[in-house]
Amino acid sequence: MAKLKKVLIANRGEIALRILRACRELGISTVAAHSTADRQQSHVLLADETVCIGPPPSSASYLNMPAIISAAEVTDANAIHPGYGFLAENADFAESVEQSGFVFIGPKPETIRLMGDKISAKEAMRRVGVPCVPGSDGAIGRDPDENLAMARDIGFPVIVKAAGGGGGRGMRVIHKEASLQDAIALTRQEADAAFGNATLYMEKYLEGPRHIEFQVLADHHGNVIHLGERDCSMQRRHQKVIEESPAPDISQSQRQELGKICADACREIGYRGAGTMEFLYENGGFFFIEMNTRVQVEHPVTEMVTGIDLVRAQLQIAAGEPLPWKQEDIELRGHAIECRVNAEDPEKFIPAPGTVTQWHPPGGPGVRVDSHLYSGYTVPPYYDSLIAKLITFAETRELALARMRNTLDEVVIEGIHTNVPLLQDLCNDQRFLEGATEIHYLEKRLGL
Ligand code: MV4
Repeated sequence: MAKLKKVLIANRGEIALRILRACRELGISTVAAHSTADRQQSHVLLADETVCIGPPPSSASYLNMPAIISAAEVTDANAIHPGYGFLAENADFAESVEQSGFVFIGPKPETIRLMGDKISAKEAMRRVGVPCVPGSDGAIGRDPDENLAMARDIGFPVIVKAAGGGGGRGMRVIHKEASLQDAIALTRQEADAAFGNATLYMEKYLEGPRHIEFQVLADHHGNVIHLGERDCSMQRRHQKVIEESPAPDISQSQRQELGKICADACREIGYRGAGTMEFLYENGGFFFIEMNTRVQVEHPVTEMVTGIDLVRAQLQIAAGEPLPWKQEDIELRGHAIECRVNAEDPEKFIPAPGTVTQWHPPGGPGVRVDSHLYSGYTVPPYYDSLIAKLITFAETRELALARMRNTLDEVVIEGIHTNVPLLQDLCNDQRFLEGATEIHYLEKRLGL
């Protein structure tokens, strides 16, 4: 890795450890940039070098751009991996990383900016042939009559979304004409306050879709491949709970067709790095909603069924190497499921930080554990409550689920509350076992 000698990891938790491991395998030195609350993180203890970037609140540490760039300067790192969350999809950060002379392990800043604006993302994708949810072509205006005409044309129910939103923030469903104008005004105010951008767009509201996303990899030489899809429909309040690959009931021809559209689109827009194209899937049709320009939490299920190390691929792409695979080399084999284990109250879902007195990870064939936990580890209250990802892999979905039930029975996490009981419930849920549950299934089941 001539171009990548020392990578600064600007993240924490399981993904920081995941990145550290990938760097190690490639002979790349690592710098763990951490907050004062994270001195005892697994990846900090394992890193070649460590540098403190600020006090516990993310705003002062993992979101502190000057502190992270200074950390890269003082440690003489030559690249920064942002992981997911925090600054991973901040175009200004990617830009200042590059302007400071470091490699940003991710897409070009302008691509991050393009995808960060959900209207320009959709416009770019539609232009290159990606199927999108029917709706306004671009932003909606401020003329009530025009907006009513548009909503009638699309057909109720409609959804208004903030261009600056995404991931479920800044959107409102409108079921009838009488609510339209107030709903638009309210969403506009909220969008302006939350994102400093009052721009809205309108779509047909799909009432019971599944969330299916395609993984892509693109290098600096115009090579783009897709790695099939993940089904992430099992979610609560936009927090994914269980993900799997391949998506139940999606045929090989559907996968090949949409996968090719995704790869072609990414080639067309000059995408590079790892990316995820999110779709809603309803009545046999796929509709693009957003693109994520980072490695995702749920990337392991794709790794298990394709045999490709996505974080290593990110590093190789950033180093300027051509992708070593052609599309024909990619084959989804077997089935993988991921359960997200959170430090939280299993009924009320409120975060439950504290010290893990006992950690016994599960094991056996087809079992992967991505976690930074160890016995004695303290889950701090400042960050996301994800503490482990339990991934099972087997020849069939049924066997992967059987392995997951064993895995959830075996795992021991003492000293804190976790959502393992909920995950156990779900892995015994008849409808989930049948496959293809939609995005509102879990919330309905929980009676919300
Ligand atoms: C939608 C939708 C239905 N129809 N758009 C929520 C997160 C953001 N990525 C887009 N979201 C949705 N957009 C149309 N036209 C339903 C959702 C949605 C959702 C999407 C994916 C995963 C979970 C979700 C939970 C609630 C709503």
